[in-house]
Amino acid sequence: MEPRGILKAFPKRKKMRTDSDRSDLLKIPKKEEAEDGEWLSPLQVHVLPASIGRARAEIFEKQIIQHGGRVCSPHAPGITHIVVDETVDCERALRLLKLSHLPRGVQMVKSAWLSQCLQEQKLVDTAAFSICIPDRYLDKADIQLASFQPGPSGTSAQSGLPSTTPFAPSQELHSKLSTQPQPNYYNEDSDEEEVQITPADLEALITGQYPSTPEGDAESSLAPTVSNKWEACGIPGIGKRMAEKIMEILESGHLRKLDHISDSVPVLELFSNIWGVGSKTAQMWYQQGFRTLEDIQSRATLTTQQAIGLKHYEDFLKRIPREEAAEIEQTVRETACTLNPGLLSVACGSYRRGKATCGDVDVLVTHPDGHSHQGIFNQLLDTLRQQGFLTDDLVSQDDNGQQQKYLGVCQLPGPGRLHRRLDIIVVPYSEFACALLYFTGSAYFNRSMRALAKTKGMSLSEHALSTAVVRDGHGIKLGPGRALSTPTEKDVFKLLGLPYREPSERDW
Ligand code: DCP
Ligand code: MG
Ligand code: MN
Repeated sequence: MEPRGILKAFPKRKKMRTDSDRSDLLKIPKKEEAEDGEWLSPLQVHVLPASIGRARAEIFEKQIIQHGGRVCSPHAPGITHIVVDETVDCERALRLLKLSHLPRGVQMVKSAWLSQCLQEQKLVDTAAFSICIPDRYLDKADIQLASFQPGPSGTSAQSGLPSTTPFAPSQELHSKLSTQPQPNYYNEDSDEEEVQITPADLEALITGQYPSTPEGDAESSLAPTVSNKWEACGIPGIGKRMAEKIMEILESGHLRKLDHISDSVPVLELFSNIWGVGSKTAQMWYQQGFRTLEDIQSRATLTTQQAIGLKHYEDFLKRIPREEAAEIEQTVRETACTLNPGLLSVACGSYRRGKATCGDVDVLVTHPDGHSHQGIFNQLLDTLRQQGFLTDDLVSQDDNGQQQKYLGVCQLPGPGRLHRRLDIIVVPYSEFACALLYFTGSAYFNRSMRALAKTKGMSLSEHALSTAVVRDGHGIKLGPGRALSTPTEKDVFKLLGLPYREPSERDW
């Protein structure tokens, strides 16, 4: 997966033009001067939602975007600031961010800094708000931990605990406990992962021994202590079962539940890499005793999609070189043109953002006359199947509007070709710009654009940019929003009050 991020501000980089660009449609005259009110434009910020809370973090994000700054993933190139809650220290923050070190040139600051900036409507000096970063977390470039899994063996509690352990239940733990009664330890793809409590979190919090934390820092020595279940129960937000877990760790230095989890993690990862398999299925299979793909092949009950995913397991894990993605786009385009020479076919997604490799190919098909896209979807798929280009179908769906989406598998002719994931989306021309914008992504960028649209009283989807839906006091729809005319992507940016941004500048 590409690093995720959100909205880059308004960089003036050259567009990475691709052979496949339909320049007549997609090329848009340039004019992008920072306007008044874009005083945050030098910033590229990641707001760590832990403790701040998702809702508040989103308000910060919207404000940043509104004032010309960018919001991005913690791993995005060019990131300038990581904003964290006052209660989150450097180590905790880095752990949640899955960073082993603070990347060079990045500042970690308390959220009060952002509040101050927004209040004064200018960039305030960060000095008073900096998070103290111990040397060992500095300057070692931006090494990402491939995956930070719960229960790092040997680093936490096993290593001999004092009988009374400092316990400083953070605000974060409390908020996690109160909002996440049934944590999903394996949920990889949600933005919420940072606010989910894992047994490892719990263990680390209770023992005060984060995997990378050296023994006894100043903070925990000032913290209150817990020495029995009743004291643990007395902590707000800690119920009986949690107290029992706390006591198990205090007494044995270990939580047995974690043993099983650390064993299961690589297996769950193996399983959830099968297309169509999520964390629930992976866990169920683990519980049924399956440990290998051979077990799955011979004994598990698979959906049709999962069977296809398993069949192409290795191929689907390999990224598609850009040149091959171009060939796939070309195949779809040429076939579409045999049906109707006026059809436009554009590869969107990571390809259009100029990435060197792609996870799949996302081809958007439309017709400028506004109606000739109708009936094309099935003809196009049938023709591609007859050619032997499409080898498996995963999903074909008509959404409730006029867009039709196909998810499947293709293979270019000739020896040594891998099976590749291909998405084909047919849209009416009136929705083309919004569909193009949506399917170009990135997903983070889209999220940011939608958030921004809301702040301007509009709503953005893959179909349209609309004036906001009118709701009554109970949130009941009184009427649909009115779709605005958006012949090009540029119109969408303009209506949102944003300078145009090239696809290559939407990549986080
Ligand atoms: N998309 C989105 N939100 C999602 C999934 C997708 O907004 N949850 C949009 C943005 C994506 C586009 O659809 O860029 C295509 O989805 P892909 O999953 O194919 O993602 P990419 O093409 O960006 O990356 P990859 O190289 O992994 O295919
Ligand atoms: Mg894609
Ligand atoms: Mn896709």
